[in-house]
Amino acid sequence: MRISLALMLLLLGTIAQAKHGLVIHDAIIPAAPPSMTVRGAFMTIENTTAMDIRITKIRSPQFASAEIHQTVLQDNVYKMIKQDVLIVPAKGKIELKHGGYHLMLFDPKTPLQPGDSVTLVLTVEGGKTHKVKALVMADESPDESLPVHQH
Ligand SMILES: [Cu+2]
Repeated sequence: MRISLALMLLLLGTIAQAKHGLVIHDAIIPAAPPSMTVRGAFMTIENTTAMDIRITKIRSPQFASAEIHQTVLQDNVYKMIKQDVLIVPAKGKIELKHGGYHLMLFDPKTPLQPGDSVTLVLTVEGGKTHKVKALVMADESPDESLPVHQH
């Protein structure tokens, strides 16, 4: 089954996931061969409060482990560096995308298919958790009308 990227983002947009001052939009896991054991997760995280929110832990019941990463350019080589914290600025937002901050998921417990939904659990400083549903995207050519994640 192929679900268009535009339709997926439309559906996600209508169910922006809000809790504890965090609003999460467009949570996706980009297309990749089902055999891939490491997957990225991208989304926009908005903070509606007047204080920075620090995300200190990420996990998924569908993956063995998960990490917060940042892609940085070091000696002309792009490297992914594990982060201890992801700071969502007060009254601001952070975009998780290719080439920047992102979530990295390791070793899916079952193979992921396009259209699957993956539960991510973000823990913020203080211990509150925030559940996010990320959609596994279908492998298709990019839709010009949508922002494209750049490698
Ligand atoms: Cu990474």
